[in-house]
Amino acid sequence: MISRAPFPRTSAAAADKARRLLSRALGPSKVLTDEDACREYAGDESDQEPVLPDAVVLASSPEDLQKALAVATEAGVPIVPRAGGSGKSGGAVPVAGGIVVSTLGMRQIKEINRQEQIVVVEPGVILADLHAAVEAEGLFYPPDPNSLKICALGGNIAENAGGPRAFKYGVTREYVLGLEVLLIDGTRLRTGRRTVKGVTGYDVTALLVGSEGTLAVTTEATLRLIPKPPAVVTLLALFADVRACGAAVAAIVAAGLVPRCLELLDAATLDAVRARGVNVDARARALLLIEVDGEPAVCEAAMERVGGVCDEAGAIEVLVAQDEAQRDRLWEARRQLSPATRAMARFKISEDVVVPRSRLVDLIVETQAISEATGIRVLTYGHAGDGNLHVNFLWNDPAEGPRVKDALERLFHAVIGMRGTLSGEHGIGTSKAEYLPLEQSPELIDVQRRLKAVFDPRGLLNPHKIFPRTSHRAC
Ligand code: 2HG
Ligand code: ZN
Repeated sequence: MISRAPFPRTSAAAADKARRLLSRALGPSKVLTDEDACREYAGDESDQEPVLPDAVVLASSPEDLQKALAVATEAGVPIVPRAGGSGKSGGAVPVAGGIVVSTLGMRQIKEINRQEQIVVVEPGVILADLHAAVEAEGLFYPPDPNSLKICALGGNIAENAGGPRAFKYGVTREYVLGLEVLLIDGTRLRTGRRTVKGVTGYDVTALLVGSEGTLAVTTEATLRLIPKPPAVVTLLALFADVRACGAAVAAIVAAGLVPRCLELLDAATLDAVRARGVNVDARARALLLIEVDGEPAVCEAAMERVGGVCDEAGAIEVLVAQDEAQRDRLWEARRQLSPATRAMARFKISEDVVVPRSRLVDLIVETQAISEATGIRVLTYGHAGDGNLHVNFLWNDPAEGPRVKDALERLFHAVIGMRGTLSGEHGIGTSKAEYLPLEQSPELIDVQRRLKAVFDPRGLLNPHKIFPRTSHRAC
């Protein structure tokens, strides 16, 4: 854990008042105040130290949320929306105490409309459940963050989640047509539309998606669907060095091929995978997990072309998954990388930087150089097709914290130097807030702070997220 100065906590008197008002407004079955019960809502999957909330509201309707927001306003305490709690940048951590509102109890799929190809969901719907429900109707919701079995739509929308399929299909924002949200003062706002097209007014929906729970609380989302691709083929391409692997990625893109996934594992990650007993050709020092989809004939042709490009780039071997079971095993192994790397050391930070695709190999080489210079173990893998890599720092001794910070800062400077961006899918939260000025100008940060103030003038909704600390103003 990298030590960060704690944020000022809400006063004991305000916390008491909030607890009293909550139990009056919502009754004991929907309000947790016991420390042990609240502890489950203190942290997420990031390196942000957990902070105990003063109370947790288990909302099962927009009205419950409205009541919780009214209490937060009256007591003057922070209120932090939370869905699956699988976030990776501290977004759901109540860093100043106050109330956590869990929307996991709102898990109804309200409508699947085949004619319009839309689905209307509540924020607590688990992503994998949504996938299964729409696929049973021959439809498809592409965003697929690897935590899909535990993450919920409210969090996906707050963080604008991505996933391996983003290479072909884009991220969550591209599928959110409309939202119903609550503002901090309880106002119920409908944004966007149910139609595929529409340009009326400012795109408030797009602003809310990815706002990390700092502007409003989602109560319902209308999502765009596409027809389910009839065929999918999964390939594994093994390379003796990362440069050949990077050349294959560049050649696939340059050839105009658009696999739905183009995932890369570097040498350190492959070693870690082998150490866990998975059999990977010892010659491989980099690997691509590639998936193409479409009509069977198109898919077959794309598979041949992608395989050919990898061969030409110098792949040691290109393997094709033979059946659904093999595909599932490969993806299960990929999805397990995040929890598996977490289990490999006492502390882990997973970054999700993005660089222009032409700089992908430079980024990997840089991560290796950073590891050597700082002595911190680094594993890099991720969504190579998007130039979006998870650079994982692993360490065991808390005394190594300053060296990890040094490694992080080297990484961020290198990424910005390559004209990249700090976050491709995990958000800024508290983990990267202090580094926002590396990428964005003071003017741009100020405009965003002023937008935040329009939605939430007293700064009660998920405070201290996204923006760097200032000595004189809450964000
Ligand atoms: C993934 O792509 C997730 O597996 C998590 O975005 C990344 O924790 C990680 O390293
Ligand atoms: Zn990812």
